[in-house]
Amino acid sequence: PQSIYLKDYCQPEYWISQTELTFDLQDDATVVTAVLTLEANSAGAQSGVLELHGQQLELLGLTLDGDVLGTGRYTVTDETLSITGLAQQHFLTIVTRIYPATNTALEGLYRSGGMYCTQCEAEGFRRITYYLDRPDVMSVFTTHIIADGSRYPVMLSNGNCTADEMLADGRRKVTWLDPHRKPAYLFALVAGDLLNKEDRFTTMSGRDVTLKIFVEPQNIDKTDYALDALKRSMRWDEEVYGREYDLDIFMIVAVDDFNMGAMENKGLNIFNSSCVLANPATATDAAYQRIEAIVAHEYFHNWSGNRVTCRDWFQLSLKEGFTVFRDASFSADMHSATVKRIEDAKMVRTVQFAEDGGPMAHPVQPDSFIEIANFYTVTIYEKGAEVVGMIHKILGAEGFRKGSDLYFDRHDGQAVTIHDFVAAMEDANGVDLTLFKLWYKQAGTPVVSAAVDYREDEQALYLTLRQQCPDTPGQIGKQPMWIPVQLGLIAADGQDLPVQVAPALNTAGMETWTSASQVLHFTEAEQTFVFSGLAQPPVLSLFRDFSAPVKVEFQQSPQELLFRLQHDSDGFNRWDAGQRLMLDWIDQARLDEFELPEDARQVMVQLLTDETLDPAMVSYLLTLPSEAYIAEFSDPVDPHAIHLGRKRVRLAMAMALNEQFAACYQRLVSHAEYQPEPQQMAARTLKNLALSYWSVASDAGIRQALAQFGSTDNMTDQMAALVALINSGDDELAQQSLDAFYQQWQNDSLVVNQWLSVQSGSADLGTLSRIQQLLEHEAFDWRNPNKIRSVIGAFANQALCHFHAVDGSGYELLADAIIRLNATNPQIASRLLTPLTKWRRLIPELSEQMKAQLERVAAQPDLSRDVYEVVSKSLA
Ligand code: DPP
Ligand code: ZN
Repeated sequence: PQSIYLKDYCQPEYWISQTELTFDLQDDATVVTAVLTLEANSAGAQSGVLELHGQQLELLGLTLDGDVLGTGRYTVTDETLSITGLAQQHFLTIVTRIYPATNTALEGLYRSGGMYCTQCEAEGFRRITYYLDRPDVMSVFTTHIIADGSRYPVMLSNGNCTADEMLADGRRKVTWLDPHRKPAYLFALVAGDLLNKEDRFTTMSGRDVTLKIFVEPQNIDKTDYALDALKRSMRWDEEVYGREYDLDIFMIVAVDDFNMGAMENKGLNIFNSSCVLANPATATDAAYQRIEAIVAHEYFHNWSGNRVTCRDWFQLSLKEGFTVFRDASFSADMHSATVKRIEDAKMVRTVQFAEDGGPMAHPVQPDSFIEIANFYTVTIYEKGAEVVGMIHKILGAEGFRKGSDLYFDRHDGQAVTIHDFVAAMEDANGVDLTLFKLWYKQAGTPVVSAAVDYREDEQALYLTLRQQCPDTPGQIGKQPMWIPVQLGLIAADGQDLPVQVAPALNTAGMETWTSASQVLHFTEAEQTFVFSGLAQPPVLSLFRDFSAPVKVEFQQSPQELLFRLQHDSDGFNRWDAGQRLMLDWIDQARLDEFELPEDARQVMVQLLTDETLDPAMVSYLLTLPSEAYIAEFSDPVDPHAIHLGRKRVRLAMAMALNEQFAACYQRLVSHAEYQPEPQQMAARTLKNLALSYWSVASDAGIRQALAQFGSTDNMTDQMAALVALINSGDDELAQQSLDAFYQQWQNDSLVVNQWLSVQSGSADLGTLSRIQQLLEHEAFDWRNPNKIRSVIGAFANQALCHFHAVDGSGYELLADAIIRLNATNPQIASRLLTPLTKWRRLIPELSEQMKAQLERVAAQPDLSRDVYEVVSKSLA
């Protein structure tokens, strides 16, 4: 397999102005007729050769302007169809046959349960017909679907339905026209026996839009929340970005077999059922929040992605980074902004920093790839969103809005680049972001170290920052970046001091000013900032609100950290101070028994008893960092020591605060009817955190968990109770609870997935033998990505003490699964590889074993491009 390079981009030789597709859905196969209106691109090369993409297609017919094309005029390979001798304009008709029922890769047109659906991003459309399957080729699509109307009463595609007729043979033909030009990756088709829930939305200019969510009949009671989230997203995008919806209908379809979370196809979003379906009895609060965020994300793509799309796949973060930033702002507005920020930072620190420090490290704008499906990464999405967030911090909300308005106006209907996005931000604000753009080009996580020097005689604090970004594959020697450092100075009474900044020492002049925004612009390898007017040495609060995705090296004493956990006015940094404190404790507890320090205990008692605090926030402040998070702060990584240390600290906290956790639980028990709304969610989060600690340290807690398990009407409380019972250390009780849960929910596939993952990801239960049992269980299905993620993904990413079994058996199990899936679903196989890419950071005895399994995968014949790329880069 070959790499593709950004520097090789050139425009296509032809455009496709119109695309007319006819799908004849037959029992054993589907015949696709594509009529393409070709127009030579005056800016492209003029060789008269058209090279179309195509994979796994049977070519049945080819005509040019109505005449059958002679065999001398075209060549077919595994991946292309080339036609020679073309002039300026043609109608090309291509007839292909495809086999949706045996399409296990879930790219292109495939069957999920009894329905047909599609997934075309990034390069799935080429499995439907031969095409210029690249995002800069935008076309007006007309789609005809012909099928047995009794078996497929619902037939959908993008745009508006323009015809619905019975054919002479008794079958039905439905026609859809999407007036908006779009790239093929936004094409979608659905056919099935589905029900829908309908609603309406009036846009800001008074247009009436029909909203529909289509589901399989048994799920019709799970659509309300997504519809509500959709309407809130539509309103929010009007209010915050001035963006209005542009078709008369917006549809969402839920499907069970789906590689991703969801897909933003124009007017016809297709969702993994786990990311859209919910009711109180079956979905947890966390699931509700995920659904809200993903519905918003896909909806927001209508502007950031569809109206303005990507020129090529190296620009993927243009739409994904920006859209994640948009959905994060939306979630922040719907719930607690601080809590949302904490969750995002956790994700970046745990998963993105790991990627940035490993063999698959790549810039937000990559310069090469082998398989684009491997680049739907946390770097493109989450780091990309952080980079957009830094632009927002630099320009302020108003300046950012001016920039986004200009971007949408200037590029509506175009396929553009990340450079165009930044240029709009620059032009609308008259700023120069040249230096800032390194964030898009340089891979790796910058490390910022800070040193302070308080000078009593000057009443000034000197803060020296240094930055350094490690080498990453293919990138040696990085340049200093523009890092926004939001900071605060805290007085001994816990109050923020005014931040009076003198210019950096290495620039001329020492004039002092008061920074209103409190954001320092740190742009050189080393810079010293001077803060004046400080009669006492303040406590420094650096990188408030996680103002840049960097690692920070700054020593603060346990007393200072505890002080900030109590007093920092920035909620994110309160949490961060607590996490650092806990990381230190866990480090100590690896070696010895641990007891919670008395001063820390007192602060925690305060947090647990202060009823004025946001319970969700308190819950985050008292949650220990996950083992994966701790691993990112360890070198080398010893998963067993981490597990032991964390377990000891958890027990120590549970014992020292047993009474308070019990009381907090009792205080938050509510008899109100379950609602998926922010205040109730926040209260449940803390209540169930309290239960988890309480049940670790006392039988009373376990009894309470048992009572909650049996009596609740909602999945949030039931699942929390189940987890507490699993963690009780009583294996029999754990198994009884799991059996009862399965009995109750065996007919609900999404709940069964939760049942699978709660076992597979458990430090107590997720042993190799249990994983093997679950893989044999009636509820498991190798064709369904959600089941694979629930068992194998949960095992390898969460049950770390079992995955890292010293005999290497966990790695072997994962490698077996990857080898099996390589043949059926390469995208999923490749995603599962991530834990194995970290072998270099492990302690030697584990590292060797893991590497051996990677080598075993590498030695398999017929590796897909997806798996080949990750394995070969990991071993390089
Ligand atoms: N469906 C994926 C997303 O929305 C890819 N576009 O992020
Ligand atoms: Zn997206």
